[in-house]
Amino acid sequence: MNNKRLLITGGAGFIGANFVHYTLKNRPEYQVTVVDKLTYAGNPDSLKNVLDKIDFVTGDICDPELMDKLVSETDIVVHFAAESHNDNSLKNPRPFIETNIMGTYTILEAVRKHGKRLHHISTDEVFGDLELDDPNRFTETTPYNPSSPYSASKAASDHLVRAWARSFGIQATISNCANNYGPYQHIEKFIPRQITNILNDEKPRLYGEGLNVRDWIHVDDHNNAVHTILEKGTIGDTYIIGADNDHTNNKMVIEMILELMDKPKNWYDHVTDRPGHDMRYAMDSSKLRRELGWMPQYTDTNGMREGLQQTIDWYTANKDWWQSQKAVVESGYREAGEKVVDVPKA
Ligand code: NAD
Ligand code: TDX
Repeated sequence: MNNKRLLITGGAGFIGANFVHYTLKNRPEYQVTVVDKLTYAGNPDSLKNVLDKIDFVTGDICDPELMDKLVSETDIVVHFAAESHNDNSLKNPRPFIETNIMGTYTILEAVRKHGKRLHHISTDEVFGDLELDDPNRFTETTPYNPSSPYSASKAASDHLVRAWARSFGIQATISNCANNYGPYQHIEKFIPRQITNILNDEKPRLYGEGLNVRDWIHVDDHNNAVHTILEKGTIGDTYIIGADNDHTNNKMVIEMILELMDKPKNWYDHVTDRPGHDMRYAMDSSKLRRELGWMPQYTDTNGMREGLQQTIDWYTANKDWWQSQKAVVESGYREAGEKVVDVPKA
């Protein structure tokens, strides 16, 4: 019996599409509607096997009339839609300001008018970065200090949600999650870019020295955490989501992918670094674990290895999903000035 209506924004994107699949499989009580603008990052093929089980609306979260109607017809909104790639935000920030800030504002006004429950999806990047030797991890009370146009726009959207909760009493929660990996991720992003390079017999491309640290979480662990917050979270609260998998880009991530794909461990190129490149992210998700009893499945190095193997298998088996985008993505990086640079391998 589908008795709760769930509106998922950005459901044709990476995490949103996985959330739709996860919800249909594990939470059959929900009746799902997706709204997605189908930008370059949205791929309707990610939902093609479930289109008969959901309502799919092609539309822009910045459209007040559309969002007013869709929000009026749902019980809960889970808000994933965003411009999500840091490198793109350095080339052209405008869509980030429009979608991430104005789009969130538009949703907030509809949620306020119709008195609906909102869960807002955010990121670790709002906190800025940590030094490599800093033993601390980000918590729910770490001050905001974003570095890129992308992370600044996400920080702005979090502030809007908190302001609407405090001033207008909307029923909202926020989660800030670590770097996700898994199936259906756009191949502009680090892990799928390297996997698809290797599948095309091209070397992985590492920004700068590759010493940057990211805290990785399998997308199913993220989505399980979102459902846990929907079910048990305290209205008005923020929850950090992370699986304690902070690893350097070069040693752990590239070398683990190369090993799993039977390539020599130094078979990669160093390329031009990202301007303003955040050094290290690390998340402390103890509040979510302690208060709501959530636990990730893909933890520690073995969990990461298992999750990466599953992701490699997915990109290997689903070349039709990504192959037509590969040349476009790679020429975009070259046009932005990415070049192979000479950095001694650590
Ligand atoms: P994505 O770029 O893969 O997908 C974004 C989706 O939003 C696409 O389907 C796109 O078409 C849609 N969209 C963009 N602008 C829209 C608009 N104006 N109206 C309607 N739809 C629009 O992004 P993702 O990696 O799946 O990220 C989803 C959310 O999770 C984002 O809010 C992001 O900030 C957050 N997040 C991502 C990560 C990560 O590692 N990918 C980590 C933490 C948080
Ligand atoms: O080709 C590459 N080579 C490389 O070394 C690419 C694309 C990236 N990198 C590095 C940059 C980062 O240190 O890998 C790391 C991860 O890069 P991205 O996949 O671009 O992710 P990041 O910038 O860390 O942001 C991601 O996590 C937080 C998501 O894209 C955001 O949407 C999310 O908020």
